[in-house]
Amino acid sequence: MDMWGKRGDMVVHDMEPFNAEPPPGALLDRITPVDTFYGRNHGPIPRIDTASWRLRVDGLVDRPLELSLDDLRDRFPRQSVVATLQCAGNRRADLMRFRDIPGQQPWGPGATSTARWSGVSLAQVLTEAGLRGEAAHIAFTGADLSQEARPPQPFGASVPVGKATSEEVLLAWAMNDQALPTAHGAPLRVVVPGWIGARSVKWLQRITAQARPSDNWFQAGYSVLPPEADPHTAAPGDGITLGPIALHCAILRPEHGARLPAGPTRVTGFAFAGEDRTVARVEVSGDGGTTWVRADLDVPESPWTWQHWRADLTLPAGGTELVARAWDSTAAVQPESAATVWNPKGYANTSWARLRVACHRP
Ligand SMILES: Nc1nc2c(c(=O)[nH]1)N[C@H]1C(S)=C(S)[C@@H](COP(=O)(O)O)O[C@H]1N2
Ligand SMILES: [Mo]
Repeated sequence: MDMWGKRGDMVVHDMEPFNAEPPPGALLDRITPVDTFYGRNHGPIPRIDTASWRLRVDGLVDRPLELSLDDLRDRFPRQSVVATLQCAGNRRADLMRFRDIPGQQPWGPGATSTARWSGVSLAQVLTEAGLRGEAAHIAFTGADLSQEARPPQPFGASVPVGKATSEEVLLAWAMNDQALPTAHGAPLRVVVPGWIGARSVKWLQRITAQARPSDNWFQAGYSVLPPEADPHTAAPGDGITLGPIALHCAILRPEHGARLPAGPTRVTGFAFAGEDRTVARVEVSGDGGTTWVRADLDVPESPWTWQHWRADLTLPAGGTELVARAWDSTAAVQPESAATVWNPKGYANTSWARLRVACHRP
């Protein structure tokens, strides 16, 4: 663990490629310390020599660029954004309890974290390159070679030009005011606030302006297939390609399986509504969803972050199910059951957060 600078109590799903999430109770800070921030990788983490590294900007541009890290620092104003990254596979474990999802990591609620990212605006780099009107998508290619992809290829993704040129999208070399760690994409990564983590490409090598979305395996790979589809034979286009993050919430404390005294209990968690939505209301139940209490909800640190919430419940003695559900600013509410949203790759579990605790007489 130490190899990637993470705390000792991370829940490690794989060492190679490195996939790890913090224990839920470690996510109660608005900004996640770097040693606690989840790590999600599809190939070996590359160590890149910053001095010889160059970023290529090409495709549908008038002036293709080749930029060193110093060029980026010197030629563009420094910008920061506080943004939550969230893996599309977050809370997959809850989907797997309904029906197994072989070959995918059983992420708990910790495949999400928040940092202050600093670097330059992607829009300004694209303007410098003379982005052409025919460009409809901006594709990103990383330096890591993934054997999970068919055929094996570097990790890549794209976002539509409208999002790519929004002011919150950064090319970042710093995380929480420290140099971006190797495990999080050094020397440079994309940060696409409000979109699934898979579009925030690490170890960025190349930015390509193009008419079509990226044909990288992971672009269509991160999609919600119909329940009966076989992920091994599905064609790109069979699924709903994921972009903006859908409304989502989790209970962080108490943790699943906790034993507590019956009586007054504080329940805390986060809720997150991606892209241009905010969380408008969170409700919590201490009796499996029969009665609900409105949680006290934090004002977000920026338009691009999760919002923590807390509610005080009185729990009876015995086993009980804690449930949380969020509403967003469009009045969308999370679906009740994992069965509704189950999909063969286990992405976008937007269903109510549920966990069981055992209460003894105090
Ligand atoms: N080059 C590259 N970029 C990548 C990935 C990857 O495997 N390789 N994983 C993506 C996924 S699926 C997520 S959720 C985020 C995770 O970012 P983190 O490891 O910094 O938390 O990075 C994204 N960017
Ligand atoms: Mo992800």
